[in-house]
Amino acid sequence: MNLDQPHRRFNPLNRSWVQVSPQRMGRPWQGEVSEPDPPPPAYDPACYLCPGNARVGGEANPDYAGVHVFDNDFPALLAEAEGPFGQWALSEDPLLRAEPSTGVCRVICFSPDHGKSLPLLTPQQLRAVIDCWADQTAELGARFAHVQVFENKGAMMGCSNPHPHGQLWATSHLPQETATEDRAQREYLAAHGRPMLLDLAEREAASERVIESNDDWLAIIPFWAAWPFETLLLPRFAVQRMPQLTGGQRDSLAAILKALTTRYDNLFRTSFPYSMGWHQAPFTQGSQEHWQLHAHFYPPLLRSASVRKFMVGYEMLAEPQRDLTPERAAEMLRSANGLVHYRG
Ligand code: H2U
Ligand code: ZN
Repeated sequence: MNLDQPHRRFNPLNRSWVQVSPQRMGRPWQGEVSEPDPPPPAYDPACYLCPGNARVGGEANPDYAGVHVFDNDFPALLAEAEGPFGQWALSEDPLLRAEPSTGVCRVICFSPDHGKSLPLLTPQQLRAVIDCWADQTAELGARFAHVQVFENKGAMMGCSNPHPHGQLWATSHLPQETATEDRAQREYLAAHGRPMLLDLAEREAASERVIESNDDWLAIIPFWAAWPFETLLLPRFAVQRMPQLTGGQRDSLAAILKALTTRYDNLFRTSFPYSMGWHQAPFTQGSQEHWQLHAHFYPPLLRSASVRKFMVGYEMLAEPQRDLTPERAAEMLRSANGLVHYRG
C-alpha cells in the first residue's frame, strides 16, 4: 500500500479509524496566529494551588514543599451514592438508559513552584510525581474498580490554572475508553498469546515513529495517531499498573518523561498544551495479563504555539482526519531538542 496516498489507519487499542491525507500537507494556511504567553512567576498570590494560598472553597493550602494531593473541592463524582434509586427505573428503558456512578476526585500539585511544569522539574522531582501517581493508584485501587490519572495542561485544553497539576478520578465502574481498551487487549492476548502493547513496543522499537527510548520505555507517535503530535508511552517489559514499577523503572520513566515533554515544549517554543493520562489494568476480579500500563499524550497544536488542530466537521461526523503523517510528526519531534529546555 502507498502511504503517500490518502488512506485510513486502524487503532487496535480503542478500535477506531483515522483518515490520513498526506497529499494535503502543503495546503495554504490562513488561520489564527498569535504570540506565545510569557513564562509564569514562581509564585502567584492569586493562584489557588500555590502553597499557603486559599482555594476557591476557602480552605488554605499547606506550605507544601514537594508533591501535594488534595480532594477536589468540586468533585465530578461522589464517594457514596445517594439512594434509594427510584429514578433509576429509567435504566430499563432502552432509549433513556442510566446507571449510578460513584468515585473520588483528587488534585495533584506536581510542584510548589507555580512555573515548574513537568519538563522543568529535576529527575528527582519527577520521580516524586511518579511515586505519588503509583501510591494514589494503590490506595484508591483498593476501593474502586478504576483509577484514572491525568493532566490537563494549558488554557487551550480548558485547564483553569497554569500551576503544574494533574488530577485523579477513581470510579466504581470502568469508563468507556478503558472498557474498550480492556476488551481489545483481552482479545489480542487470546488470539496472539502476547499482550498487545508488549508486541507493539517490540514491533516499533526501531521504527521511524520513535521519539525517545531507554532500556525500559519507548515513546512513539502511534501509527494510528489522530492528533498531530499525539504520543504513546510504552513500557518495554510486562507491567499492568503503576504501583508494580520498581525504583529503577520509575527513574527511567522520569528520564523519558522529562525528555519527551522537553521536546514538546521546544517544538514551538511554548509550554506545550496537552491532555495526558495513564491507562492501567482495572482493579476488578480475574486475570489482567492482557493489560500493559501505558500513557497517552493528546496535544492540540498543529503548526505553532497558537495554531491548533480542530476536531470538527468530518472528525465529529465521520472520523478523525490528519494531513501531517505520524512519521513526519515524529521526525519534527526528533529534531526538537530533548535535552535542553528553551527556558534554560
Ligand atoms: P484543571 O486541571 O482542568 O484546570 O482542573 C483543576 C481542578 O481543580 C478542577 O477539577 C479543582 C477544580 O474542580 N479545584 C479545586 O479543587 N479547588 C479550587 O480551589 C479550585 C480548583
Ligand atoms: Zn500557583
